[in-house]
Amino acid sequence: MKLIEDPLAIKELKIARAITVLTGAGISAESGIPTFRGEEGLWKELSPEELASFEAFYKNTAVVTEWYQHRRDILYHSKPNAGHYALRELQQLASKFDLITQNVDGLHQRAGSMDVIELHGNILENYCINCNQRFSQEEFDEIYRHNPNHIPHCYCGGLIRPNVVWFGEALPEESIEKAYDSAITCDVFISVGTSAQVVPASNLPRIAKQNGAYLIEINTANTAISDIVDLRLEGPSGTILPMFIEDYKQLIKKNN
Ligand code: BV8
Ligand code: ZN
Repeated sequence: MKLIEDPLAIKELKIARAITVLTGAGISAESGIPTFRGEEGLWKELSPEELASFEAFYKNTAVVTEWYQHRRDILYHSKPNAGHYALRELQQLASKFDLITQNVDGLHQRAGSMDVIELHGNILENYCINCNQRFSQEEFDEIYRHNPNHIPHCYCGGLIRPNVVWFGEALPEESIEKAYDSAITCDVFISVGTSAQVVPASNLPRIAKQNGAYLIEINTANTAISDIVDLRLEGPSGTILPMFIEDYKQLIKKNN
């Protein structure tokens, strides 16, 4: 079954030199990782500010640390799904390709995607807020296991936090610069599995559109950018993305 039938979409994808993809929690939903704002969203009961902020961490270190350990446990039993693998394939097919993710689960890298731009960090990395000492997840787990009240301290006495961007924190300079540059220069921008509510990540599809990119959205529901996209492909990304790749292969084959 052909997914891409819109003549303009066919034309744009045929001539596209640079493709940029932005992913959100939705692409990992089919790997069993709960999204943030959906029905089963992790934050349904708890507000993001209660958990994903430095203030919350400093005030409730044990609670916030336990929440991250809980999410890591889910991640240990998860693996990339067909949507992640389809984007790894797209990276090999497109002349120029950037993959930007808001996710902190590392599933794109486990699916073989290279040079992933992680806007919000990685949940399996940790560092000391005092001396900046880095801790692998294994080292962190060792400290966490031996610390009776689950308050993980570094050797210098400082608290150890996850290497993720919390609300109110700046995104890694290099990552957001690269992401803005990619959104400005790409020919096609594909937003996958994000509600497009969190800034500055959600600025990217708008910036791409303002700079002339053809904007595609893959999602199971409407989002904050649905009204500006050129093509909406409704459905689970684990189904839509593999179909998209098959159509894209046909399109570029005709080119060559
Ligand atoms: C900053 C890491 C400045 C941590 C995360 C008031 C108005 C506007 C903005 C603000 C405001 N108050 C504060 C702000 C700024 C704030 C913000 O945007 N808040 C929002 C909530 C309004 N942003 C910040 O604080 C950022 N920093 O602005 O700093 C600054 C500058 C200089 C110096 C100092 C400070 C930092 C934002 C980063 C926060 N960290 N995560 C952690 O994970 O623990 S955000 C978190 O949300 C995740 O990263 C997640 O990826 C991200 C975005 O959510 P989505 O990925 O879109 O997930 P969501 O559940 O929302 O949606 C899932 C989608 O998937 C849905 O559309 C669903 O339909 C779809 N779906 C479901 N299943 C499928 C599917 N699609 C396809 N297939 C499926 N199977
Ligand atoms: Zn330290």
